Amino acid sequence: MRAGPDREHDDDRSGQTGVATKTRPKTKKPSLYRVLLLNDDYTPMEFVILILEQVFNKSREDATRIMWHVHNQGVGECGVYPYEVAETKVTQVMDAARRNSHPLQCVMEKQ
Ligand code: TYC
Repeated sequence: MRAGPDREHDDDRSGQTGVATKTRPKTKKPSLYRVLLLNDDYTPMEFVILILEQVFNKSREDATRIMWHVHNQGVGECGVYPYEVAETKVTQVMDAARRNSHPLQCVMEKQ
């Protein structure tokens, strides 16, 4: 028997205690950014393929296809990510290119 209201053990959720399971009006979907590789005349094809495998988690087949696309078209998409992920990948590519003295350029643009 209970004498009166007990907030902690009552089934009434109007006190908002516990885990939220329904709508969360405050959240927004993050903006997405395309990460693009640019062609140049000097970066070895194999280096570009390795970048696509290691930074963008592409299969050998997809990496090779994207590399040829960039080589032939001048620019190509490596992936689409939230801002901070895209920024990290651009930095990883530019750092690896610089370490290996290749002129490879990688940029991001809002989708
Ligand atoms: N064009 C380069 C070559 O012929 C290969 C290359 C492909 C370079 C893609 C950059 O983003 C690039 N060696």
